[in-house]
Amino acid sequence: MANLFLGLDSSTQSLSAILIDLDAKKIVYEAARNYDEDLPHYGTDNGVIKNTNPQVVHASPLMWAEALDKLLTTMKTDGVALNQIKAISGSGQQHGSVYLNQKAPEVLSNLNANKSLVENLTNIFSRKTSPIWMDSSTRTECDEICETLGGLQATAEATGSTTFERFTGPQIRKFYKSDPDAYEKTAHIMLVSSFMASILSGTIAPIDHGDGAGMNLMNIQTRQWHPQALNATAPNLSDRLPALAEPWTIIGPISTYFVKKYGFAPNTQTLIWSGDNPNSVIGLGLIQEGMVAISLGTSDTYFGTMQTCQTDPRGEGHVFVSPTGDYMSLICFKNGSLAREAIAEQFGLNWDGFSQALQATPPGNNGKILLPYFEPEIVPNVLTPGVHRFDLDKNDAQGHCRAVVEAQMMSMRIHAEWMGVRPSAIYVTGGASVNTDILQIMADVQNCPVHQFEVTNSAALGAALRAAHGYLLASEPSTTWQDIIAEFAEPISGSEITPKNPTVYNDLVKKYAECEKAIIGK
Ligand code: XUL
Repeated sequence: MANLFLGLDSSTQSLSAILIDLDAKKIVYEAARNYDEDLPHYGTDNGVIKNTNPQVVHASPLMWAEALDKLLTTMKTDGVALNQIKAISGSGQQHGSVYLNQKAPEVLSNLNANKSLVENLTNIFSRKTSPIWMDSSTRTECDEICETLGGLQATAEATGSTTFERFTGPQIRKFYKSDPDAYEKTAHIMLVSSFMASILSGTIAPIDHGDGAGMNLMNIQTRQWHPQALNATAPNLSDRLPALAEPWTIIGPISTYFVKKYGFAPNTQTLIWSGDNPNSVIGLGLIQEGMVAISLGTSDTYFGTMQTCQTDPRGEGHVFVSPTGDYMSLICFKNGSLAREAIAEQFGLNWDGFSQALQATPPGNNGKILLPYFEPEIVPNVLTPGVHRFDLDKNDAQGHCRAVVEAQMMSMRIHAEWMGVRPSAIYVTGGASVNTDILQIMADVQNCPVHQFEVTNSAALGAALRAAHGYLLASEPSTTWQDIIAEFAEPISGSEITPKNPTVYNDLVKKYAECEKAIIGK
């Protein structure tokens, strides 16, 4: 019998699954459901509900639940041996929050398999939509919480990050201030990760230390809720939050809903979920300090494992807990594929055309610079969207393609300086990581080799590997991460992209930093 473990990834634009066979050391099945295409009745655009205020970005938690029914239906139809899966874990887009009323525990523990998840869950919400990581509407609340905790550095030292608009604490505070009645009716606040785990397990699932660190509510040293941060956020918040737990916690057997409806074995174990970035640490095999990864997804993220907790004095980066129990550093750039797609669309290019433009333009782009803040940016902090050109003609299609990628790579180099180490090798993941022209610019700007992976969804793979690790650890305490990830989380051999033109960027990075200062200073 196969040794099967399932990883799910509830991301901004889709829900996907990766099934691994640990004995055969291979991925045996992959599938995804896209919210815009497969669930058009939620009216999303790239997975989110458009608001007239670009700073407000929400999505419907019912949509995430419906996607789970759809994806499992696909798996069942495809003949996947769901009854042989030993354990399931998952990955959620980080920071987004789900608000439930007091009916939730009862409903979750009695899901009716003759109804859909939407029909079962429709009355458990005290807030219909969930603010997600792209929301930047909480500047005031960030300032209030940060001041109460003693300023930027003190907040970062306490919770791993200074206050950020998308982090859950400031979002909860905004909800409490703007709709105190609904806050009063809220009995449980969950993250996207713990909400999905709650559905699967039929319980109020704990939040793992990795995703908990993205809330501005957890003490990054003790890994417990931080009482002062909770008080600075909203009254009686501790009553509304679940337990925090280790990233390898087994929650319990899967809800009978999934046994009856899809044929899972009753003793399939559900593991705690985590955020997409912590999961990617495992999916990319970053279990040693100094290994750096770049994920080119809806957002671009730059992250790596670290042994001791070292916070960013400039307040741009974050410290989370890695699934290994170590720490991880992370910087999130919101205008990732959002910006690359906006440029491609503006000039009517498909990805081949975009790549041809990168090939046709010289490294350094003859000094042409673009600041691509199509959406409010996280790093550097830009609240009002805007695209700024320096020595770049607005009709220069090829120049724009190179300029947007060079901007992203130079911004990563500048804003990762606080970590104190230039990467010696970069492991790259996410949809755009298949594009070797983009990766060549990455290798040149960072002046180090870049390694590609066969699996572009490292978050779902990481979740499947975490499921296997947590499940085996419970019966064999000697289980190591190396045993689990071997042969899965390894770069494609021979895929290394080496720097070809690094020197041109030494000057261009300086010019880019000046342009950034000129715009942000305004
Ligand atoms: C990380 C962040 C994003 C989301 C995207 O801090 O906000 O990477 O996790 O899913």
